[in-house]
Amino acid sequence: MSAPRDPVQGSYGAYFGILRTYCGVAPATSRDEVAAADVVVLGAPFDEAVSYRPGTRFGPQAVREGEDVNAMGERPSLHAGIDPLAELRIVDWGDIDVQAGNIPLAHDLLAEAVGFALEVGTLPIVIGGDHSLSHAMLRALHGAYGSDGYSVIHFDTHADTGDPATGEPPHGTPFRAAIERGELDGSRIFQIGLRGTWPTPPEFDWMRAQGMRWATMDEIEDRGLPAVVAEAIAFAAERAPRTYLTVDIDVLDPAYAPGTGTPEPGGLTTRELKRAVLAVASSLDLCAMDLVEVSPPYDHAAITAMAGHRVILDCLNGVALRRTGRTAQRQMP
Ligand SMILES: [Mn+2]
Repeated sequence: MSAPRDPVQGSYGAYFGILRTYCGVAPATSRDEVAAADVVVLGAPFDEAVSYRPGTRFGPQAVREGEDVNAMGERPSLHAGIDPLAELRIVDWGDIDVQAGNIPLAHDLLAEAVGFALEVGTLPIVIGGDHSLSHAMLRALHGAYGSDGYSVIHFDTHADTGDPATGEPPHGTPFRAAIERGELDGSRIFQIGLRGTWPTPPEFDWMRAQGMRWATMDEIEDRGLPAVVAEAIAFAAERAPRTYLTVDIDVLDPAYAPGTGTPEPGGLTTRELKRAVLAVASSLDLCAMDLVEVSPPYDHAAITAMAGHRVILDCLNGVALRRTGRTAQRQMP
């Protein structure tokens, strides 16, 4: 006869455990624990930098909770053929200790935490939060590698190249502001999924002058997403030894991601995005990844939070494949 089940201990692994880390991985409570890990998950719960609907401060916890069962210790993927929790030491560092209404402080804290992860060689995966967090990510990446030391693959409806001088809110400016600060080389960023009404033609002219490359949804429909992603991977690999992957959940069609601040009809499906992220993460050496703009107050049935959860999981699947030298092995009958 087995020992009687402890009535309380089990709550950590149950559906409604009191501590919900990403995929139930161990929490990191010190910098030493972050340094000892391969991957650190970090929440950035701020949304004061948005142009329209706020709410992404609730994103990190919603994404952590965005799966069915808080099964402890394993996530074998039947389309990647790998369990990233078995292959990688992953810890969850909790959330940046933000102060409401203070975006500069939030960015400073995030840049410090991500900078530490880069310094000790632990891959940071940040859950936003609004896309202004890329200001902090790019600052930290520039600090670690210089502007010629990393490339960027950016999934988004919007280019986020608004001019800060015009009063554009910070979640719409990171990729312009970082280029202007000299932290990002414009010829090393590839954007995927642009559509809708913004950027404007003058902003596209500015982007062209920086050497930026982008694929609109029209191009994706014409050529197919796999061809565009393959080009982005080759582009990133040619330009730097490591890549920052940033995924704005609004690259998905609002049918798949209603819970976001600036939705735009006509986007990717969740299935397409998951495969694209798996391809990127298994083909390139990622130095940082983030998943931004999940806004739970506008979500329905956690559709968007689940999509965010699985996009991160496919990033981890890709990282695990690459670091173990394996290729995806789909389960077949
Ligand atoms: Mn964005």
